[in-house]
Amino acid sequence: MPGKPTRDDKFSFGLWTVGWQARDPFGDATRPPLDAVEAVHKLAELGAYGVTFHDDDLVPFGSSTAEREGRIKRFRAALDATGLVVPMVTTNLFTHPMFKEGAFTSNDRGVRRYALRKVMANLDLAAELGARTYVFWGGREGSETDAAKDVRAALERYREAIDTLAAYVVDRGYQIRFAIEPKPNEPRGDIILPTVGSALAFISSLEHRDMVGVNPEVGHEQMAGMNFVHSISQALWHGKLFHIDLNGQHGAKYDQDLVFGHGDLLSAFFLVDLLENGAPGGGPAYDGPRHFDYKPFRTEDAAGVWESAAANMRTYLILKERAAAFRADPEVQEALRSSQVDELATPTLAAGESYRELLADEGAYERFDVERAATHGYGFARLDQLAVEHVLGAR
Ligand code: GLT
Ligand code: MN
Ligand code: MN
Repeated sequence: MPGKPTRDDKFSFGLWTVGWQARDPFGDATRPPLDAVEAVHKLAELGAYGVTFHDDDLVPFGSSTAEREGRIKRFRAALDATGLVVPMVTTNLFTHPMFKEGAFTSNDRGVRRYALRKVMANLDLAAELGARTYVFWGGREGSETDAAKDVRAALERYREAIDTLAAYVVDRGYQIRFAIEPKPNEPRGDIILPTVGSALAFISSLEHRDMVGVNPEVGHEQMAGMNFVHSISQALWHGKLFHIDLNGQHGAKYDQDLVFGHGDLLSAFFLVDLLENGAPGGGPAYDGPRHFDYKPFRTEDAAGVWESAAANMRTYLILKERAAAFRADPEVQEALRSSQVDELATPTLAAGESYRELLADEGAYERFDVERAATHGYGFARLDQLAVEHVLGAR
């Protein structure tokens, strides 16, 4: 069983996660506000290395300049005292009623211009605090009725916004990259850039595409019925996994933001295996923050909040141990070989071969043993059970 998390594990949490007061569409808050300074101290004690926030998490919307400075000063002092870092910062472009019709893609041009200014103000703070990633979750960028939104124009405005902000970052010399976080719906009926795939396609259209990647969230992708491991694999393949939001979700329903692994546990296992062991030849395929974007149950008091925060990290570390044991098991290695899993890494054409040599190769077609290919089993059932037994600690 794993020990306490260390800074090297790179676990981070949003202030809005442990600080969630559990207000939902049907009920009032069940917990008092959590002071950002207390959150920093508590997260550091539990073994996290980083804390993230929206502008409004740290400085309430509409605060005076003096109040803003005071809050930032206290927060900085807490970071200095604990050694916690701020790997990522983001903007709240969804809570204030002005954003009810979107921010970068609001039909109201004045709101779009305000949104850009709000992000620029917070980018300055992000850079000051040393953040390397800036997340864009466009929760309000969408619609409830197709009558009300010209989606192509919205995509054009989204592109304009991201490219304008990227130009700002480049001109200021900030060492910041952008990460777009997809979500299919909630709070809008339909959100623009609903999945990792759509975000990747959008990014390829940007002028500043090199500095923009994705911040996929487990639950968001699963709400859309997608396989999170596949989505992350594709983001990695494109070199675009800039950040990740880990949590748990039970299929296609409202955004649950459960503790990591407390949903589709097998998917969480294969995800950790991919992140930790998925580089070609082994080793971590991703070296950024392991960021938890979860919500403590509404039923919990402060003790339950910290219990669940620790549970995210512990579950991740247990799955990391389980994945290492899976990889090291000789029976698994043999099963992987007989399932031809490694063989997929071999190019289909030989070195120097083109379609001409392939056409001339009778063994590839005219004399290919079609019957054998059609009838041999792949042994995936055994492999799958071996994985389940490792997850269960039965091996
Ligand atoms: C909001 C959302 C999260 C995003 C946050 C970043 S805000 O809580 O549900 O998934 O990651 O804006
Ligand atoms: Mn998220
Ligand atoms: Mn979520």
